[in-house]
Amino acid sequence: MQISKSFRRLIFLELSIPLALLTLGIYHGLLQTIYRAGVLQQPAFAKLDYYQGLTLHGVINAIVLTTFFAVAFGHATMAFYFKKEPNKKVAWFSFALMTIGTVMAAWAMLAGKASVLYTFYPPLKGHPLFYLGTALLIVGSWIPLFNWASMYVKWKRENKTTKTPLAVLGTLINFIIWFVCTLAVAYEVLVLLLPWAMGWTSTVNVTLARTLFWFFGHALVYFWLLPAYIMFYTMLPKLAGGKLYSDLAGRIALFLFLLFSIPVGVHHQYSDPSITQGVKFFQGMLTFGVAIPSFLTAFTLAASLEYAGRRRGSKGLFGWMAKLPYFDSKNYLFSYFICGLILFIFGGLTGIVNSSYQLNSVVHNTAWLPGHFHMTVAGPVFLAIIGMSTYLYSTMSGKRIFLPGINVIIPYLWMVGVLIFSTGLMWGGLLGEPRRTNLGITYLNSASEHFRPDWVPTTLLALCGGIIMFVAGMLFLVVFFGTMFRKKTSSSILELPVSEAYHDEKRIPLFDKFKPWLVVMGIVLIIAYTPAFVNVKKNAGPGAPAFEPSNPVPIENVSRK
Ligand code: HAS
Repeated sequence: MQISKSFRRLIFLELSIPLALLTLGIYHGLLQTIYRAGVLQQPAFAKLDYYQGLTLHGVINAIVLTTFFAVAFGHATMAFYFKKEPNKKVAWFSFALMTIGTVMAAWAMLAGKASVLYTFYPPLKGHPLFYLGTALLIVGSWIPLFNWASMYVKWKRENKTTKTPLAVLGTLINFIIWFVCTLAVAYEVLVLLLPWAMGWTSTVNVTLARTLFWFFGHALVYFWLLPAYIMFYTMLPKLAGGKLYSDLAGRIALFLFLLFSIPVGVHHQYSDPSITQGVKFFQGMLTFGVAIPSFLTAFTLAASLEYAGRRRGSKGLFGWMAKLPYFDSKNYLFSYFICGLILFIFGGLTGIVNSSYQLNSVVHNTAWLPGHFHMTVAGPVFLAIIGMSTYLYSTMSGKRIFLPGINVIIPYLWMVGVLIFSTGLMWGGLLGEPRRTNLGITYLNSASEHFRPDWVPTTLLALCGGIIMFVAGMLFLVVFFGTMFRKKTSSSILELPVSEAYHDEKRIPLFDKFKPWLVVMGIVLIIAYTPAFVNVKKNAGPGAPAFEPSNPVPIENVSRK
């Protein structure tokens, strides 16, 4: 499909701005592993301190990159399936808000005035511009939902009995989840954190802030995941040379995410004393519910890949695995997707460990956790984002990929790096190694009385994995920005791979309508979260003064001394 220059430019900017920032994000990822392995035994390096780097790493990689990409990919999906571009004035306005917000937050982080990590973590206190910036980024990313919803309503009016394309359904579901969950974090920022950061209130209600954050925080991970799932369902079977095993399975999985993505946030608060066991148990059960659409996805995708392998002439029970196009540089998206899926098998399994109430007390706040989430967000999510960014840029600019042979091995290098890195972290986590800690100053410093020799192999393993990931990340940036500097050789088009369905089930109205699912979503949310907020109101305790990450004494007491 041909697209306008303005739309093309918008998508290129939405892809390339966060990818340029990724250089900082990846650099601080590597530094984390260096500090933690005790190679650096100091609180700061190159004038940026440990927590400042950790904040930059989390905010750039997990919030800025993912949000910009979801919007860009959503625009491309809607335009491709509806054969019509979204309203461009509205789209540019949303981009402007997101960019201004990102610049504000980036300034606060780089100036060292907002080392509060991507989870905000009050009573750590950041500069007001950090909170305002992240709020603007979020509000800017709400706008496309309304832009796309009006396209969808118009299309549906003209195509009442046609099934909504799976990719469109997924994009709308994802942004509905995003809109609902971010209402809580918007409240946290605007009502609790911003007035506190401006000095209008002297303390902050930490329990309420955390509960509002996690109302948003777990749905956030599915907001990251769903663009990847859309690619896996609608593109991967075709790239593998087969068909999607069942279209209906994809629809069911997507609608289940609408029900279960949000009412599970308390599983991040199993250790919070203000929330009662009943609420934790109930949300723990719902967390097992949110794993169901992923199990459904695993079986559907495995069946689709098996079909592709058999079409390519495989024999035996598992022969199909050997027949897939792993190293085809012209079909490089396949390698990005398959590596993401392999990582997600382990990311998913460790997630189930986390969600099990009792097991969580073993792993909570240990290095196990970053082990888990690097096999999810830095697994299928990151690989789908970078693979699709290269694909969209190259097809929409009409430029050939720079270093295609390297491009196809990047995901394998990344996968090996993440597997080694996460093994080191999870092994360390089981030995009690804490997360979010500059281990080089104490536990990994042999001169310290706190030295832990049993954490030397675990942190070294994580360091090795981190170096491999860093190399893969840098190679990706070379390929992506190298492609930008190439000459245009073909016409610029918007073209997405589209898989046919093996079982293309008849349209079932329930799986083609939002209303009934939105009603059930509201009911589940009320049942899961009313008791949680009642708990918080009753048991919140006194407001907390501000702290800095490196000091257990409140800031005001430190400055009084
Ligand atoms: Fe999680 C903490 C539970 C999924 C990200 N998670 C985190 C944090 C992050 C994160 C960032 O219950 C840390 C937040 C912080 O800073 O504190 N998580 C789960 C569960 C799932 C899960 C039950 N997480 C994700 C995804 C993420 C993500 C997805 C990012 C995108 N997580 C938790 C819990 C905590 C937590 C607790 C808090 C712990 C604590 O104490 O703080 C489930 O959704 C997972 C379901 C997934 C599966 C896997 C399906 C496998 C597939 C691949 C199939 C492969 C094929 C290929 C077909 C069941 C689909 C085959 C072909 C071949 C050739 C082999």
